[in-house]
Amino acid sequence: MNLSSQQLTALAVMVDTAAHRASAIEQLSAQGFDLSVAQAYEVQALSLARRYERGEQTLGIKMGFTSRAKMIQMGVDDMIWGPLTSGMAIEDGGELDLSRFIHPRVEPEIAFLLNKPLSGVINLAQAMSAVEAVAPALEVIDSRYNNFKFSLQDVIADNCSSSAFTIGAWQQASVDIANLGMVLEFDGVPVQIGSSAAILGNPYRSLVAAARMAGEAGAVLPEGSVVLAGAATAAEALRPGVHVRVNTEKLGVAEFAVSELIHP
Ligand code: OOG
Ligand code: MG
Repeated sequence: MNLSSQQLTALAVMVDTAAHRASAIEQLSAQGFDLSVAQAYEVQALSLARRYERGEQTLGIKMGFTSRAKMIQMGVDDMIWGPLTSGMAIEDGGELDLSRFIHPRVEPEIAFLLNKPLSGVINLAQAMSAVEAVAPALEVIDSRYNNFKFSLQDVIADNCSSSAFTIGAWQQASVDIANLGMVLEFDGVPVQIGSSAAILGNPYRSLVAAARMAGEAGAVLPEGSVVLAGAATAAEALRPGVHVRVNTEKLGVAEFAVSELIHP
């Protein structure tokens, strides 16, 4: 669909405002905007620019739809990526303020810390040697669209539903993470159980894909940045007052508490 840069900016304002005010909007596709994938990434970049204007900084990127469990849950089967910003970071053991979200869900992930810049086609060994440390992580996704429903282009334009993330203590990159048990718990009770192998057979493949997608977009994943590999299981809806924890074999835990406050 032919869209002027003013129209793309207007769509970016729409998704960014929905995120900022925690107020859902109709999917762009349902509003009659038939974006290409490239246009959807343009809207994503324009909406991120508004976050940077408000003082947020990029800390890294997240990958999405790197597991069958997530593709099936959301009905989307292409990998996506988007920036993670300082405004989305929640300290390990910290509190998530529910009033900032529309209908948040949480998912168990693995985080990489890069020791060198990455961009373009690399192999698994190159991905592994670019990692300084690995950590258990939680991602909170909060689609800005009604009923958490979207097309591939809708979710890309909405910065891949990114809304918050928590990273546990960094562990040595020498830990073999190809097939680790991962348990997502609410108040100590397992709500999702999976394996890191659900992430493309090995989470490092997600880093290979991240480097390739960055390269295709003319971007570089800088040294010192974080890459979230994507969820190993389906996401779980958050509830007020619940204590959320991911317990990953050999890597340990990442956790946060959800505020009691119910969204007004
Ligand atoms: C899109 C984000 C997908 C993942 O880990 O696969 C994602 C969504 O499900 O709303 O973060
Ligand atoms: Mg995710």
